[in-house]
Amino acid sequence: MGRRWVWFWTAGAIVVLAIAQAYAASTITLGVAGPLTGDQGAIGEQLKNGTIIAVEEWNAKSGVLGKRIEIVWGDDQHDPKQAVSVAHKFVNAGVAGVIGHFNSSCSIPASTIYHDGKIVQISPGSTNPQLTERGLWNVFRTIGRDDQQGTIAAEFIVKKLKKTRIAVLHDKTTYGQGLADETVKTLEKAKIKPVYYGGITQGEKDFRPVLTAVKQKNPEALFYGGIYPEAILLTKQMRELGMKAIFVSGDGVWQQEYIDIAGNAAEGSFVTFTPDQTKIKEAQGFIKKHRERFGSDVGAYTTYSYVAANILLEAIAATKSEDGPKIADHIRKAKWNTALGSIQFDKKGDVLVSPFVVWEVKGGKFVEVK
Ligand code: ABU
Repeated sequence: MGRRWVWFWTAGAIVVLAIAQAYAASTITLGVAGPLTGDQGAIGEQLKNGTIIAVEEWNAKSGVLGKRIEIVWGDDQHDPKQAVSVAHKFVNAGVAGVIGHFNSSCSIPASTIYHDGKIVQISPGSTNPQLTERGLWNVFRTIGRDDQQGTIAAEFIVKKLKKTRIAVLHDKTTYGQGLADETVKTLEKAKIKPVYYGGITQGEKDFRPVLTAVKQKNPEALFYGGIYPEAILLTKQMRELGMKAIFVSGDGVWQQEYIDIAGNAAEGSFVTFTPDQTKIKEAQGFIKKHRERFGSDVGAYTTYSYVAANILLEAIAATKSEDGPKIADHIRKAKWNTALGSIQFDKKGDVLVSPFVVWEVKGGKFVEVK
């Protein structure tokens, strides 16, 4: 290769590098992580849609700090190992903050990596108390916690349903077992010991052996700590086995897919989740925009993701900084007017107010129990 060609290629490389640097300087990236594909993909879609709308709105008013906002996606497929690898990818990409993860078993190990990388993380769906109980300055969530949720579930079973023979199953995950244990704690305060307590394995398809063992204990209600794909199979197989026990579960099951796929088997089951978002005055604009943009109604965690992304971007704008500790400090101190209403965070990163209520599956949809 002649000298002229060496100069040509060197100059070309310098121009490409300069363009890449200028582009990087004119953009700011947010990491969005969760089960974007796989059996919990419906929830991933909710995280995606909420953050896409938030980012599009900000970009329409010239981005943040004069930079265009871009999203880097991280599909953890609800696997803690993949979540850790997504977290490293985000740190290396220099994201200004993370919306995610969804599963507590992913959010918790990832949070340590974001902490070391000085990156703020706001989860729209992780409810296990341990996410915010480890004293990490960088961690927040826009949803409540399972110590609240488990109490509500147990009190509902005992006081409203008036059941005392209660079986408890969980999916052995941080969320599922954690929620089951919080529920058991409240049952025990009412002097009720579960007639059966045990775990199933996520991803398995045949729960008849464990359900047969549960059936022998003749429970009146079965509380399940876990996510909707397994809840669908559990309720269907319970009814196939002739079990009449009332199925009760937590927010991980508050998905239309649960009802659509489990069909009649889901009717009459109860699920704890937050109060009806469609009745929140501040949420109306977002709900309408979601329908226009995606042709569907918001799901369980869409608004929680939209709110998380807006809080992060507003904190970046207010502090005029991409510095994690400064952003976190501002998030903790400010009062946030959001699509979920007014939100404030405590020192740990939990929302000050986040009630859980009980929903019943009635006529093929979730109906809030009054
Ligand atoms: N809160 C529903 C399931 C997500 C999690 O906390 O693992």
